[in-house]
Amino acid sequence: PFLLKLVNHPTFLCGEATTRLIDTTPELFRLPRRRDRATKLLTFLAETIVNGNPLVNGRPPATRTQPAPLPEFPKLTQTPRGTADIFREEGIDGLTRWIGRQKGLLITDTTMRDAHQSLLATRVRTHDMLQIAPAYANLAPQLFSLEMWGGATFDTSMRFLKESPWQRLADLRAAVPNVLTQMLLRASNAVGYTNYPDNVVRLFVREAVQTGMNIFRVFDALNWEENMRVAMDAVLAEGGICEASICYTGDLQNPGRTKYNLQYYVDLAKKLEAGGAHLLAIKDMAGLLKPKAAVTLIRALREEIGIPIHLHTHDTAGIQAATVLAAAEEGLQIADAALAPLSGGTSQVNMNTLVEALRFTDRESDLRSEALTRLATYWQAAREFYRPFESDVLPATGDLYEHEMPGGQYTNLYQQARALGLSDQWAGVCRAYAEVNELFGDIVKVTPTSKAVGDMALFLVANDMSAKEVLTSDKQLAFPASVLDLIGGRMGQPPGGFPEEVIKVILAGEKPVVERPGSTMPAADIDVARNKAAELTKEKPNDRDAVTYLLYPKVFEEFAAHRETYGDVAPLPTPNFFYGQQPGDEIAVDIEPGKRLIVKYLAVGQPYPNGSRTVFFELNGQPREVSVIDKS
Ligand code: 3PY
Ligand code: ZN
Repeated sequence: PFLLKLVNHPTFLCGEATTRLIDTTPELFRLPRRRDRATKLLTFLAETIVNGNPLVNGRPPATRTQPAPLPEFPKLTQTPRGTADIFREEGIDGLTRWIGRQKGLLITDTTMRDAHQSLLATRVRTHDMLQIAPAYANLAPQLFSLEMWGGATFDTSMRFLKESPWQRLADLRAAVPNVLTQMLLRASNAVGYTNYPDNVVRLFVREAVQTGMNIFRVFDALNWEENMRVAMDAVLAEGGICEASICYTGDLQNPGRTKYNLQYYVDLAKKLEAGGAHLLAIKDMAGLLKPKAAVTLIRALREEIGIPIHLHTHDTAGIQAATVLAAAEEGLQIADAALAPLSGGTSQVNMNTLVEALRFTDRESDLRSEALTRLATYWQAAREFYRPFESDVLPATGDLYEHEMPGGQYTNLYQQARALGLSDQWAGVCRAYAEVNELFGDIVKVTPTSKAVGDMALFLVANDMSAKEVLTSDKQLAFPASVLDLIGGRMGQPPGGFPEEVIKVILAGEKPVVERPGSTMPAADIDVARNKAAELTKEKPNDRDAVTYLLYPKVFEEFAAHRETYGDVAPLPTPNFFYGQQPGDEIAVDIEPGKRLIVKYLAVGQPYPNGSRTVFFELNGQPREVSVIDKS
């Protein structure tokens, strides 16, 4: 109460605590900052109560306001030993030997990354991951790894959720110390949509390792091994686990699709192994790998390479569990899956039932079904927070194998088409997507090349053109920027290059880049970025902020400004982050370990002539008011 009185003392409220006061009472030193943080958080809540959160405004409401119930688990003095302990103690060689000794199929949980990226527009907040994280450590230490970072999560967490991706990694690392962390790294595109200078990629990897990342799944969106080198070398140099990917496209079962044949994949896998990869990922981002093709592929790869294989697929077709099981029969070591409530559709296959499908076979997993059910029960409830981001269910038809759209893009492109008034022409958009792929020479489609193909498909449908007409039309066409980047070589080179006539028409005479884009890009000035980022955050200059700024200058700037106004909003429970509070609601917000704010929302006053309204709270039992502008 004494401290609270001081917090509410007018001197502090005005932020005018004198140096002398701080000098004479050092225990007060932290107070202005703490009060400051509380005020900022109240301001965010008040804003959200009065004006709503733009993220959810106009979207279907969430169906849950109460916390998602957490499973009970025995309080152990030590977290059970897991893969992270093996890696920490025995290094990569020990880990690889351990993988070799496992009889059962090892499983990576993608719930905290690809699953919500695919199903919930990547909107799941750190808060909801941290709630369940200790249960993972205790109930599912048999998991091979926890994919919880990378892909779109880096951008989305800052851009939309206004929370630090780095803090997410650090906090999850601490909460699940025993299981390997895993991320998706888009090689030279890092966690962005464009090629970055080599020194940015290197700095990013270094910071990620230092913050707690273990496994880097590195892929290139055109399977261009040369473009993966910088990222792979950085992972190796920094002591991370390098999981190099072959992106699967085409159809090994279809004798008519010869560009991406078995030899192509085996050659690529061998190159990646020779390049130092510790693990090989088969990245089937569109869920195209049919069960029989998986047998062919895994059998060949198991014969031709020595490193463990990790299969990633999306269940868009609804039959990918069969693929995982078929691959397991062939000796696949590791598979990706998601907990039941965030599985299926464009996400990964259902981990809970996969584990049971393996039961009483020689590939039986060590994961306990009863424990997985308890984790799933949590996610079932937590998903209800995110109803605003649910997309229409869009089951795949047989034309999935024609258009080959990645899981993450499928629903997204549908939304884009709908926004353009083209939802009734969805089948046409899918067909155009397939035609564009043909036009571009049959390429791997995954972020960011998939975006270019999708943009071009929408462009064609909107202009009522066929892909062939692009080559014959005498109209001056304004192609989407992503298409100019792709065909201009700025995303790299596909096997065999892009067709000459396509380059000629789309680039209209401009010369494409044919060498590795990073080889000619000037190095980023890290010192300048460090200072610029520090100017924005008002924190000490540091490499983490510098690299974040270099990857996403505008997003970082907006994120820093949000921080400045509202403080760190990540500790807010999700219903309150999206919807504020109802009068009389009391919530506990842990702004740091051991520092809990109890916030009770009382009422909001009528608007003043200047448009502002006063929002009345109790903060830790003391009355507090915040004034915000009513924008309605
Ligand atoms: C990403 O790059 O985010 C992906 O998930 C690609 O499949
Ligand atoms: Zn994926």
